[in-house]
Amino acid sequence: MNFELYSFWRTSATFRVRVALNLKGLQAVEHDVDLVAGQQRSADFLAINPMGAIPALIDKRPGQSPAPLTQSTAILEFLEEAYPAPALLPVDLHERARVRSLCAMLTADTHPLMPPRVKKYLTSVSGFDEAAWRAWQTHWLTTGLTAFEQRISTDRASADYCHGSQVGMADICLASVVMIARVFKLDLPAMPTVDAVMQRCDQLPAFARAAPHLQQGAPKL
Ligand SMILES: N[C@@H](CCC(=O)N[C@@H](CS)C(=O)NCC(=O)O)C(=O)O
Repeated sequence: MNFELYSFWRTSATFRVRVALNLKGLQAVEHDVDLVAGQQRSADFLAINPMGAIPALIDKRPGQSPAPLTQSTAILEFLEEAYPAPALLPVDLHERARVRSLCAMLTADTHPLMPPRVKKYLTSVSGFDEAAWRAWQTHWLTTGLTAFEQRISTDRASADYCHGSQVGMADICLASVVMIARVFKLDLPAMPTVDAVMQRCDQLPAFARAAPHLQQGAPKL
C-alpha cells in the first residue's frame, strides 16, 4: 500500500481525501483516530499533526519523505500533482482559481466552525447545550451552503457538477460539508442546485465508497 491515512469514520476533512484517493484509483491503509475519545489530542498524534486534527497522510512510496502531510486541501493538491489523471482541477488558470475559490468557501469559511474542538470550547466555556450546538451547526452550514448555492446556480461555469461537466475538487469539498448535515441529521433549507450536484456525486462509486457509515469504526445504521 502506498499511503497511510490517519482518519475517523465521520470526519468531513478525511472524507475529502478518501474520495480523491478513490477517484484516482489509489489505496491507503487507515489508522483510526477516535475523535470522540479525544485521541487527536494524544501526544502520539500531536507528533503527527500538532493541530490535533485529521486527516494526515503518509507517503510510503519508495524514496518519498515520511513526513506526514496534513490539511485536506493541501493533500488534495498533492494527490493532483502526483497523480494528474483523472484531473480534479481544470487546465485553465482562471478556472482553476474559480474551483479553488469554491473549495475555500466550504473548507476555509464553513467547515472550520464545526469540528469537535469548536464544540468542546462552546460547550465547556460558552455555556452551549446540545440544542445550541445544533443551532450553531445549522446556522453556519446554511450560511455557507446558501452562498455556495447562489454561486453555482447563477454562474454558467457550473453545469452538471460545481465546475463544468466533470467531477472535481469543488464537488469533493461540497460533498464533505453536506456530509456533516447528513451525519448529524440537521435540517437545512432547500438548495436545488447543490442537491442536484450531490445526487450525481452520490452515484459515483468513489463518493459512495467514502460514505461515513461504510468506514471502519462506524456505528451500524
Ligand atoms: N483544515 C483542516 C481541518 C481538519 C479538521 O478540523 N479535522 C477535524 C475532523 S473533520 C478534526 O480532526 N478535528 C479534531 C478536533 O476538532 O478536535 C483540514 O482541512 O484538514
